[in-house]
Amino acid sequence: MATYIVGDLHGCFDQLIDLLESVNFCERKDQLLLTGDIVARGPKSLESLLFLKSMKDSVDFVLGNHDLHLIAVAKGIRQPNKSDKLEKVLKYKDLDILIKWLQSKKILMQHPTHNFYIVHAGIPPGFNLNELVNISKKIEEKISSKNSYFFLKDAFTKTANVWSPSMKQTHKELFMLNAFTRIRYVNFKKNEIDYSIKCHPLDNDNPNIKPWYKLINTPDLNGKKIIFGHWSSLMGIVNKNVLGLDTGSVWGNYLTMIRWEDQKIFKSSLNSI
Ligand SMILES: [Mn+2]
Repeated sequence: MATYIVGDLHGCFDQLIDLLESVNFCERKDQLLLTGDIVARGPKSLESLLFLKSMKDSVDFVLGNHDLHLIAVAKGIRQPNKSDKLEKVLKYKDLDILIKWLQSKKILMQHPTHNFYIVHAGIPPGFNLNELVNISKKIEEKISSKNSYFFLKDAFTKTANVWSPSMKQTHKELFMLNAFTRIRYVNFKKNEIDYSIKCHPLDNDNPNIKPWYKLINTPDLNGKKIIFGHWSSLMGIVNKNVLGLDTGSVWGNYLTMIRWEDQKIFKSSLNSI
């Protein structure tokens, strides 16, 4: 039995199959986890969703910003973008079943036996893991609840980039959902997440702005590692506490997968878009 974790899929279904075949992935014994952004931008979002759903308990993933966008479009909260290439998903006959299944997915996933968490983008500094886990559970309850429409609508319209200890619970949940699924850089002078910069850290020359993983307090992680995606310009692993797996398959690069037990890294064939 092996645990495989794959970076941002973005509809790169052929690259996923390529990786799973290369390790003889066995649904009965192995587990496949993903960092989210299963859909959008790439060619085969619907195929990716249907395939992962068909694998039932051998697959799990956290929601990424693009997966949340798809849920919001399906619920009439947001408008679809042409560049997302989601037309086939949105026309799928059982779209409501797919969306309900997506709504049951986590935002912050703790592996039951291995020492890691998976989150799509990252975690904001200044919060301990227990607090983050508690808030993520509340967010997950709201996303999967009957009243998800109102929470998701607020999530796309009322989020703050600045955090403060006096934040109300509802605002904290909206702030955190945004952070978990979109964070890259933090302005630590202002306690503010800066969502406008996407460059590689070597190209950032503002000394008040640092990647989130440079600002988290490592002892707060209690020896756990954070596995994330979302930031393709990092092109992979960052340091011994945080592992980035988004290597921009959808932008013509490759999909990355790690086998947790021996930390072996697998790269798919290049995406010929
Ligand atoms: Mn993303």
